[in-house]
Amino acid sequence: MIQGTFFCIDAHTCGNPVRLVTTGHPNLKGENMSEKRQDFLRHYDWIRTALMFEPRGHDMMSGAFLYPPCSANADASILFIETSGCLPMCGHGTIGTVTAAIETGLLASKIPGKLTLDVPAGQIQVEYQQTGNTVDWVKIYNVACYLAHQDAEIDVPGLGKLTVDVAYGGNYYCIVEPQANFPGLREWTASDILHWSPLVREAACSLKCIHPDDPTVNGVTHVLWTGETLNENSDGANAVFYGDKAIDRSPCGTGTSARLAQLHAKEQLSVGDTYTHESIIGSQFIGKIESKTQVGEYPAIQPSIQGWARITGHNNIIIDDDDPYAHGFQVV
Ligand code: PYC
Repeated sequence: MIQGTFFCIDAHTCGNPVRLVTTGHPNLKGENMSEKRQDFLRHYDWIRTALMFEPRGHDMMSGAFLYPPCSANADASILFIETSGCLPMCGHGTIGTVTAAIETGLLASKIPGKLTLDVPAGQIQVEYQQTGNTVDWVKIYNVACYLAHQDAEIDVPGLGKLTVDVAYGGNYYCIVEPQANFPGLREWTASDILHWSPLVREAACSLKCIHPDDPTVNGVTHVLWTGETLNENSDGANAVFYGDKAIDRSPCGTGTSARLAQLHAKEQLSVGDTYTHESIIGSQFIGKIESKTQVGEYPAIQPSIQGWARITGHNNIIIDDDDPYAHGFQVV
C-alpha cells in the first residue's frame, strides 16, 4: 500500500542538493517552527529518512518543506530535513528553497524581492533578485550568531591534540584551522575529512553549547575545516562535515555565519566587512557582518549570506509499504 506520494522540486545551491517537498506535509503541532520541528522528529521522521536516505536520496541529501507562517509578519515557514535530522537553520537549504519556490510560483512575496521566513532557529529576512523567471541570487539575513568557545583543546584519537573554536551560525560548528595536526583542507583528501570529522565531533562534545534562547538547539553537530582557497577572489575556504558521511558542496550558509562570528570575536573582521567564502569544490557565498548584537550573555553578530541555486528537476517520490526500504537506509 502506498504510504505517501511526495512531489519534490530538486535543486542545488552552489553544488549541494536541496529537495523542496511540495506535497504530503504532515500537520505539525506547535506555536513556532522550533516546536513544529520537535513534533516532526517525534512523529513523522520516517518521511525524512524515506526522502533523504538511500535509495531515494544519498549521503549529502538535504531538503525542506514550506509551511504557512507562524508569525504575523512572516510570509512562510521552513522545516529543514536532511540525513542527520532536522536542522534549526540551513543556509544552502534556504537559498535553494527560495529559488525553487519563487521560480515555480509556490511562494509570492508581498514586497517584491523580499521575504520574512520563520525557521526553527528564529526568524530570518531574505532578499532576492529575479530576472524574468530566474532567481539570480538570494541573500539571507541570518539569525544572530556567536562564538561559544575559543581556543579549546580537544584530543582526537589517532590524530592527537587540536585547538578549536566553537561558533553558532544556526547550528554549532567546531572550527578547525591549520595547525600541527591539521595541515589545511587542501592538503587532505575528502576521505581524510570523512574519516576524522566524526572523531573531532565526538571529542568536541565535551564543549558544552546550549542556545540561550532555545535549549532544544544544542551540541556540536558540524565540523568546519579551513584552508587555502582555490579562487583568487575568495577570502577563505571551508569544508563542512555534517550527518554521518556528508561534506557540504556549497560554502555552507550556517557554517559561513559561524565563521564570521568567530572571526569577528577574534577581531579579524569588523562590522561592514564582507567575506567571500569558498566550498570544497570552489563555489562561493558572499558573507557580510551586518551588525553587532547579543545572544544571551554572548556578544554576537547579525550576518548575511548571499548565494545562488538552480532547479535540476521534478521528482514524484512514492513511499510504498511493500518496499522493504520504504523508510530508507544508510551505509555508514
Ligand atoms: O548551508 O547551512 C547550510 C548547511 C548546513 C548543512 C549543510 N549546509
